[in-house]
Amino acid sequence: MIRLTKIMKQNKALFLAYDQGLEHGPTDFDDKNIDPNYILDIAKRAKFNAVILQKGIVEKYYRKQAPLIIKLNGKTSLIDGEPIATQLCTVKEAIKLGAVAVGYTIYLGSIHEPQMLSEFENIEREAHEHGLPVIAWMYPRGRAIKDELSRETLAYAARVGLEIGADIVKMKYNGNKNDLQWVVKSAGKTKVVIAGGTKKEEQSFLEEAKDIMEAGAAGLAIGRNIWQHPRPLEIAQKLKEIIWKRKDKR
Ligand code: FBP
Repeated sequence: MIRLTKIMKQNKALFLAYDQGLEHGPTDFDDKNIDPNYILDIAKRAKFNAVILQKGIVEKYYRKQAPLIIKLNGKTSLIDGEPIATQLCTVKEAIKLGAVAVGYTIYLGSIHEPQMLSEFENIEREAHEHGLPVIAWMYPRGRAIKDELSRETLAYAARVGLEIGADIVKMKYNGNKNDLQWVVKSAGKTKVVIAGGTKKEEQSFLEEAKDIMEAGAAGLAIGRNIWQHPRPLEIAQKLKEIIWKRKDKR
């Protein structure tokens, strides 16, 4: 059985993502949030459903502050060309480090797509054998993708997530509620959580979160809009109220 309840409550979730140090470099950070302890303290105090980390941060900082999702692949922003993120951590290692779910990015449409799909397939099989949910970051990207945020492209990516066995797909939101409804429908029984992106003005971010939930998403998996916020616990609480429509839910 896939143990989704370890990272979701009532089939909904608020995840704290902190893998940007690998994906973007320290450019996203300031003196406070460059310290993984600061993030893990937020994850614990705001009772996120899970925190998303790469294995190096887990090994050196993670002390069970929140349920753990380990991101198994990744890439830097330093190389040009068609995107590919290859595996950096195995399912076995992730389990040993305390992960209750694993994540993997697929750049759909990249010329390297077959390699990522094949790696994902192995990960998915092994994770499911151990009951661990698998979250696929479905990011259409590369020369062949004309518009990574179009309704068709996003819905295609969500559908692929369902076809390849992802339990949750993590997707970008294009700002159109109607499009997201179609994306969620395309994903079928695979749940859709939405990524945050660069830091936005609080009120419009909260409005967007409301639209996202109304469109049928299962929740949010966000980083910068939480840990770049001057009061992360406060914004986390507001998001929880939107996601669960009541206070104090993990
Ligand atoms: P943010 O909410 O900070 O955007 O984080 C979500 C996320 O998916 C991270 O897990 C990842 O590091 C980052 O966005 C990758 O974004 P991109 O590939 O668009 O730079």
